[in-house]
Amino acid sequence: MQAIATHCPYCALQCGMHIADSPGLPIVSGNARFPVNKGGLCVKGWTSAATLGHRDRITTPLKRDSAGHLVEASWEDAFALVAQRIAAVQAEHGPNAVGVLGGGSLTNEKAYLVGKFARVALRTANVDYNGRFCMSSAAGAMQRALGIDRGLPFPLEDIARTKVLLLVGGNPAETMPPLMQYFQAQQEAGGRLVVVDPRRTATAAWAARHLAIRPGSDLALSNGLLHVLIRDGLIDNAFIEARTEGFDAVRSLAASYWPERVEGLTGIPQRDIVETAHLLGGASSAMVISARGPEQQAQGVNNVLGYINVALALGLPGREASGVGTLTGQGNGQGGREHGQKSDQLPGYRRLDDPDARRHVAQVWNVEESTIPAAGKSAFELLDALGGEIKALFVMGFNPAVSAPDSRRIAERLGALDLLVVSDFFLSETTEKAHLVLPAAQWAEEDGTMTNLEGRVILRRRAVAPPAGVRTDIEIVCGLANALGRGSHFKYGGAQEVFAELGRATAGGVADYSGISYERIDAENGVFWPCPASDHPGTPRLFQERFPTTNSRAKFHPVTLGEIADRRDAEHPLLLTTGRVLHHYQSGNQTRRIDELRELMPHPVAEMHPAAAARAGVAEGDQVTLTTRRGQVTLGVTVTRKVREDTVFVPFHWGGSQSANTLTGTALDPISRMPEFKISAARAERAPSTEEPE
Ligand SMILES: Nc1nc2c(c(=O)[nH]1)N[C@H]1C(S)=C(S)[C@@H](COP(=O)(O)OP(=O)(O)OC[C@H]3O[C@@H](n4cnc5c(=O)[nH]c(N)nc54)[C@H](O)[C@@H]3O)O[C@H]1N2
Ligand SMILES: Nc1nc2c(c(=O)[nH]1)N[C@H]1C(S)=C(S)[C@@H](COP(=O)(O)OP(=O)(O)OC[C@H]3O[C@@H](n4cnc5c(=O)[nH]c(N)nc54)[C@H](O)[C@@H]3O)O[C@H]1N2
Ligand code: SF4
Ligand SMILES: [Mo]
Repeated sequence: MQAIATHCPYCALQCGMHIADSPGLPIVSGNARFPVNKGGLCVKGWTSAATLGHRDRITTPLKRDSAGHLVEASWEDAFALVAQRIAAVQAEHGPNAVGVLGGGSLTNEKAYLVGKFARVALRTANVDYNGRFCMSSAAGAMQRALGIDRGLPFPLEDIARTKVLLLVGGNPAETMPPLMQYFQAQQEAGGRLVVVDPRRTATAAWAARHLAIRPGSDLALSNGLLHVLIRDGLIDNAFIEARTEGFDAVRSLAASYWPERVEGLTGIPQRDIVETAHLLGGASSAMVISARGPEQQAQGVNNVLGYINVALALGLPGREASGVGTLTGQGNGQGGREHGQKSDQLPGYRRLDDPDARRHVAQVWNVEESTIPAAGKSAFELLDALGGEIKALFVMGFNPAVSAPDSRRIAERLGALDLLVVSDFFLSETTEKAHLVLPAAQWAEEDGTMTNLEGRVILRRRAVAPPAGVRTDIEIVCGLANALGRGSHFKYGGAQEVFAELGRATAGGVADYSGISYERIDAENGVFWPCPASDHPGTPRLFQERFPTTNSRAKFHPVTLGEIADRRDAEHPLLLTTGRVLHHYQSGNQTRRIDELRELMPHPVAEMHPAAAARAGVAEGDQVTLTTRRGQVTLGVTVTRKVREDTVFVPFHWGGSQSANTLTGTALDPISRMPEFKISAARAERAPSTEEPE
């Protein structure tokens, strides 16, 4: 059996794998020649083929009948129904009454088409994607400070060579296990990893140093590190002078974050703060990398800006084996935020309000520039308007009934729509409210490009045939556009033709893909954007000479610690934080169906410190009820000193009565509109069901 080289369906590491079709399940093996994972895969990658021939696959369109059941329909009927209902909604409420939600798991080609479909076929302003819940705070901060949003401005191989790495609120030992080989190589070369996390995660336990920060206090830590760096003469004055602006304001601000005060704010011992600053300031190379911990907060943009300040003061960007960045999360979390499925964006990371960008893209799309709508609502606001301003919604690659904050309310809003159309390969908590479900082909059944966490554009190859009856998302979008009478703008002979048009649309933009082709990706193990010409080598490392800002300088931002939106009080004394565990992915709609993974972790388990557990009267193995101002969840508990006494951790990969997002709040970052997934005020009590009988 011939094995095809392709990539994992899940996270942004996009590990290279081989898939060989076989009479049973296709066989997965790691691709040792792909330079990112070098053959390594995590348990989700190893078991990923189980999604392909899965018994739960939907293979015909499903339409909701008058009794409320989903029943089989033909593709023709499905497309006709969408066209007719959308025409009715738009005739009554205007074009913007139709919303579109895409996702960071979609290939670049699909993400590009989702944006084009919204603007050209539906003519709605209201298109956005699930990356608002993921990368938007890091993106907002990097654009403001560095002029560009590419998660890592350097390849992973640089990690192995850096002397000190400050990893803030990321747990790659569970979220990207094959990445650990770079930390291992770094350690073997004498480097040090410092992890900032309220939990002693598998990553923190492995690191040279763990700073157990109080959730919501990252700005005190970053300003505290700056304070010590300035006080002890460890900043790079030449770099600050030559390549940045705005340092003075940050210097005065940092003066008020002396170590003793920062210890009080963060719970991190003063000595650790000073020693970490000295480690960073004394190293010949260093990196500062954040992940969702500090980013998924209502002050997420400022949190990232605070750490960028530290990196700029140390002169890290552009230095050998050094820099500042973020670990992008979803499979195509990077490319998914570049090609126009964001409400304010056109392909190539162009701004929708930039007249030149509009003209350029209008010409590629062959439409009048004036017909391209202005910016619309961001994901949470769009979800919040369902049943109000938004009457019809098309969803591709997003399961907001599980992944959105205050999810019970979002599920209600989904139920208030005149029309909900979802493209997915499985039913989900979101399709429970759908009027129409369209069965899509998945990862290894179709071609397409993804852009990994390094900015490397890679090719996911079709390795097996999709089940009879399903269509690719590209065929679905083009079919819908055709039914809406806009088919002439959506004629493609396959993914490669979409990619060629995407290349033209991005030409001259920030994320310029115009020099990238499927052939080059194959030959070069991926190509780093920007790559503006077919003879351009691509750009593994950014900021070598300049920053892509108006004056070529990076910008410091004076950012101060704000209050947590969901204040603790006597009734809600704990800080609830949410995130991931190794065995499940996101809303769990893929991994909860895989027997091995479900057996390894069938239910969510809350992590509580022994002292907090004692106060709540719960013991290992009990059920605990967590209550926030939004709702209540009862789940298993593990009592462990790995988590701070004031913090409870719950994974968010389950829906229904076990959904962590029943508990989370809807405070949003003012710039990125990121919800505060990482902090809710909560109360813990022993669940009555576990009480002994009298
Ligand atoms: N197994 C698995 N892997 C995945 C995914 C998955 O669902 N499952 N999803 C992928 C995606 S889309 C993403 S975005 C990435 C996310 O990858 P990570 O960012 O590594 O994962 P999280 O668990 O969301 O959060 C990381 C850590 O932030 C810490 N944290 C919480 N509050 C704070 C705080 O206030 N400050 C600091 N400094 N830290 C805090 C948490 O304790 C947690 O350990 O993972 C990707 N990989
Ligand atoms: N409490 C809490 N909530 C969170 C987070 C957190 O840390 N805590 N993290 C947030 C983050 S970082 C993220 S990225 C989001 C993720 O949230 P979601 O995007 O809602 O999670 P997924 O499970 O990836 O949902 C994707 C859906 O699309 C389907 N799908 C996958 N690929 C494709 C495709 O190519 N085509 C089609 N048509 N369908 C596809 C899957 O089967 C699944 O049903 O959750 C956010 N929510
Ligand atoms: S680390 Fe990410 S890309 Fe690699 S095998 Fe695991 S889920 Fe897949
Ligand atoms: Mo994410």
